[in-house]
Amino acid sequence: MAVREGLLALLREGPRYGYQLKTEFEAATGGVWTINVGQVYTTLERLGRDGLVTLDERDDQKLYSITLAGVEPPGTHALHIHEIPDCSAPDGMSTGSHWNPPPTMLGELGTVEIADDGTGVFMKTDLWSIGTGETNDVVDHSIIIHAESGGGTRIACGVIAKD
Ligand SMILES: [Cu+2]
Repeated sequence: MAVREGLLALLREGPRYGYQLKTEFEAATGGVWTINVGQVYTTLERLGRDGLVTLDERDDQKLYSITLAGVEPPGTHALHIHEIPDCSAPDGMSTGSHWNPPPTMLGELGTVEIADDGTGVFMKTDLWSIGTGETNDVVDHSIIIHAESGGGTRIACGVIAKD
């Protein structure tokens, strides 16, 4: 397993700090493969340039997350709007539960298909509003992509904001 693939696989499980990636990567190889920190950061930088990984500064540490383009495996992933506009928790739990203003399940977007090239498109325009302050206003919530079609681990998070 190449370092690049190994780091991507770990990030698909959730955001990680650089040193965490080194430790977990080595653990995943049963300790037979050690990598130096420089190698980890060089690879992460390259993944960032390729648009597969993003970087967040948190408590003076670098927290890496997978981007939508890095979501794998290709296939069906649950896509939801969650209640709270806060992606600060590495596991996405800071977004709370699903945003579901009555009377319909507006936050249950269904699923998004990620193609083999890592891209996915989701379109749904009729039920929401943007910045109206109405009950169907999606602004100040968050969008979550889950690991599986039925939900599970929160692998990508974005705050919905209006410029
Ligand atoms: Cu969800």
